[in-house]
Amino acid sequence: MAALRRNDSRVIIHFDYDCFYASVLEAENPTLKSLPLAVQQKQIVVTCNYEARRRGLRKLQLIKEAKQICPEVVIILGEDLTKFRDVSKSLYGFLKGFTWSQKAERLGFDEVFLDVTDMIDYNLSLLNHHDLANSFFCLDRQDPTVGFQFDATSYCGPTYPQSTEISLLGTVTTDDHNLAQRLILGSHLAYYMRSRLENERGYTATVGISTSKLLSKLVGNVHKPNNQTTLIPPYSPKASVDEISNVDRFIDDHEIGKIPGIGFKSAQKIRSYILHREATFEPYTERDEKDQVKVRDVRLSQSMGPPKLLDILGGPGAARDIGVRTWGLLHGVDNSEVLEARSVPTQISIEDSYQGLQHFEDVKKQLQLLATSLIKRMRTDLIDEEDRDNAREDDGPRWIAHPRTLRLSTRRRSPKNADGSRDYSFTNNRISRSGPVPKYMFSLAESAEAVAEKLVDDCLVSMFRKLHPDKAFGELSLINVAVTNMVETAGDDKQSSGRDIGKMFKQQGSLASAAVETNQRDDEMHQGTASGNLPDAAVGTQVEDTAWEESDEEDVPSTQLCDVCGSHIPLFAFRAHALYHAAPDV
Ligand code: TTP
Ligand code: MG
Repeated sequence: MAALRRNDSRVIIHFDYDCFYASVLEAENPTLKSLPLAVQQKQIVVTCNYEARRRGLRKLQLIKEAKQICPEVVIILGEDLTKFRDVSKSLYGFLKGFTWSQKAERLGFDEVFLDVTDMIDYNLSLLNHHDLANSFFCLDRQDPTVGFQFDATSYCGPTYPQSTEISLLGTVTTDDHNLAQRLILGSHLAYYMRSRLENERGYTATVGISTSKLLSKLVGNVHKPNNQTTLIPPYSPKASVDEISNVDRFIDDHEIGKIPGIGFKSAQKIRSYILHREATFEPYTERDEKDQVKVRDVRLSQSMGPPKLLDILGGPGAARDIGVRTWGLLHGVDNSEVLEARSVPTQISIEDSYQGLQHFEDVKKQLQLLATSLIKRMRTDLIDEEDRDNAREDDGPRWIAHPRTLRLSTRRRSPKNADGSRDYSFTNNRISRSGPVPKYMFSLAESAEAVAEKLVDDCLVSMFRKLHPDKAFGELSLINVAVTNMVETAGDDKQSSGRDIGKMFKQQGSLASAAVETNQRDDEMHQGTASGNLPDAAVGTQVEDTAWEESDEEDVPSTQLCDVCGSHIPLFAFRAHALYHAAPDV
């Protein structure tokens, strides 16, 4: 069973910045650090610093309630995401700078996976086994003096399971011995990076170290905030006294909805099967323990295995290997790669959600705003900084990539029920229309606003009319304007002679992978348009069982408007948010 064979030859480190938006605001204004700080979007606390958490505040709380619990709370509006995006990008660049492979993948704004296998392998080969306690971790293959000293006899920082005295002797098989050595090195490297991140950039993170994205992400949560956790061997059941591996022991205690890769609908179906009844709407929080189903409950349930899971989860639209894949996830198997960093995004998309736009003039106003943001983002992200600084007056535009396709997508609000309420919908019922990007979008002679105005009048209005031919187009809850189908500019202009050859090769490499991705996305796009249902890379969490495709790297996180409080909630947080409103007042 291929999906059950875990590849434990890698070392992967997962970073999750602590109270990210609050930390960005604290970095701007350090006096906030000692105060309880909450970040507001509409009427919701989207995050708060740990001083506020100590005083009883938490993420996704109503502002009103936060003020009652902690009247001295400092509240700052965090609806403009620009500064969070910029810091996210810069911290990502900082962490990626440590890697040799460039395998550095961002998930949302505040998480990064690093595959450091090559660094670990290299440093393992350098170890002096007669004096492990005085080892040196080399960070640069070209320069043996760059690195840090460490004690290779023990893990750095906390581990799962916890142990005060863990050494290589704790493991039995050769495989686990080797794995322990690699993870020991990984734990020291993670600590070193965390220290540099804090000292040089002022940000702390919660970090997990293991052999896959799934395990490193989950294990980091064991010690929060500003800490790290290594999931230690044995990873195979045979090596442990009670025949349960540390991977199973660790995964077993998780509610199945917390396992990345098991989508919301799948989790609901599994819960219903195990509980022998419909699980209630959102069994995510501690409040609803009776509806929680742990991985252990599923794994040990009678006759459970890939075929049974296929019975439970299979059906129209489900992947054929969903049984095997889910069974693998329940055993901590995730062999997905940490994606290599791309020099340019595959697409840029800007969107906003609304309480329900009904009039064309309002739509046009929004199109103008969205198009202006899009042009500004293109100018920020697709123009090479270095080239811009070095360019002579007559050099003309210096775009590093040209998107070929302009796309407009919209989504309607779900219809009202008889009692006036609306159902929360997790299905991605967007419709979209695409066309070629007009040349003037790359003109730098005019302001972004002026280019946007032309784009609205020339293209977006007619695309919108084609999407919604009726004057009464219903109530829109979302508009998204995007440029996709990115083609990188490979030094084909007069500057090419001055270009860095290494950079050109790198660009060609990433061009090849971007091309594959672009084609896939295009296929999806056409299917989506035909069926009126667009699978959008930016909203991967919405699509069942594609948790790792959460967001395109530069996209504004996709949000859904909460009908109750009017907040824009990221899709990944929407379920918890809806539950929050559903819970009775206390
Ligand atoms: P999280 O990683 O969930 O939260 P966090 O980094 O603030 O806190 P923690 O220390 O527990 O990791 O989300 C990352 C950022 O995303 C967060 O700082 C604010 C934003 N966010 C929203 O905009 N809306 C939401 O509903 C949530 C949960 C987060
Ligand atoms: Mg975080």
